[in-house]
Amino acid sequence: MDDLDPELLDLARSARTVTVLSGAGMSAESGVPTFRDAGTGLWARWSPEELATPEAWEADPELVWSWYLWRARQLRRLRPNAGHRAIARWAERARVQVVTQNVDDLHERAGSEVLAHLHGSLFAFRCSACGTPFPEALVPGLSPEHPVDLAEPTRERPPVCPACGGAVRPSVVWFGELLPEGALERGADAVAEADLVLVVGTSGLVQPAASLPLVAAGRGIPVVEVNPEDTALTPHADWAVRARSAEALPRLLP
Ligand code: BV8
Ligand code: ZN
Repeated sequence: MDDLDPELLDLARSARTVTVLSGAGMSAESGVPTFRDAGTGLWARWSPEELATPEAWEADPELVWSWYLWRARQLRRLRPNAGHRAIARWAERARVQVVTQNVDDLHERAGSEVLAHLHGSLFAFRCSACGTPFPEALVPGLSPEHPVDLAEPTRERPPVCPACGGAVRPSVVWFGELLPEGALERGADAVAEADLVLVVGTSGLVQPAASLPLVAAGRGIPVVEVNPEDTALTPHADWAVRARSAEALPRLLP
C-alpha cells in the first residue's frame, strides 16, 4: 500500500464529525464473503441476487432460510478485523456515525455504534406472514456452542411463527423490498452533517444506499473512498485510497 497523502492524514485527524458508509468489502478481511463470492459450495448454483429476493423465498423458503442460517452461523465464528477496530477507536477522538449496508454485526462487535443497517441484519428475524418478531435465541443452531458443519450446509426448515404458524424469515432487506423505516433518512442526515465522509468496501451498485455519498458531494463535504478497486462511486470521491480496509484504516485513522 502506498504512503497516504499527508493532506489526507490531516483531514482525517482534524475531522470532528465523520460518517462512515460501509459495504461488504469492510467485512471481507474477516472472512465474510462479499456478494460476489457468497455463492460458494452448495450455493454455487445460485447468484446471491437470486437468493436475496422475495421471489426466491416464495419459491423455496427452505433453500433461502438455509442460506441465511449458514451465513449467520459462519458469522458467529468470524471476528471483526483491524478496519472495524480502527473505526471504533476513531470514535474516541471524533463523533463517528456508522451507516452500513452490511447485515453482519462486526462493527458492533468491534465496539462501534451503528446508526443504520440499511439492509437489515442477519441476526434479526420475523414472521414472513404476520411480521411478528422472532427471538434469535429460538433459532436452531445459532448459539456459538452449537456444533455446525459449515463446509456442508444442510437444507433446514424455517422456524414456525408461534402467533400464526407462518414461516420465519431473516429481517434483511431483499432486492425489491423497501429499506427499514427511516434508515435511509438517518444515513442522509448523517452524511449532510459530516465534515468528512469515509466510503469503505462498497461497489456503489445497490440503490438507494449508493446515493448517500452523493449527498456529501453535493455539499462540498470531502469524500474518501477506501477500496482496492475503482467503483461507481470513485468519480464522486475527493480521495481514493486503493487498498484493503483492514490495511488502510489503521493507517488513515487517528
Ligand atoms: C429498493 C441484504 C425500493 C440481503 C442487500 C435498476 C437500476 C437501479 C436500481 C434498481 C434496478 N432494479 C432494481 C433496483 C433497485 C435495487 C438495486 O439497487 N439493484 C441493483 C443490483 C441494480 N435495490 C433494491 O431493491 C433495494 N430496495 O430499491 O426499494 C423499490 C421497491 C420496489 C421496487 C423497486 C424499488 C434493496 C436493496 C437491498 C438488497 N439487499 N443485502 C443479504 O445480504 O442477503 S444488498 C447486498 O448487495 C449487500 O448488502 C451489499 O450492499 C450489496 C452488494 O454486495 P457486494 O457486491 O458483496 O458488496 P459491495 O457492492 O459492497 O461490493 C464489495 C466491494 O468491496 C467491492 O467494491 C470490492 O472492490 C470491495 N472490497 C473487496 N475486498 C475489500 C474491499 N474493500 C475494502 N477492503 C477489502 N478487503
Ligand atoms: Zn406469524
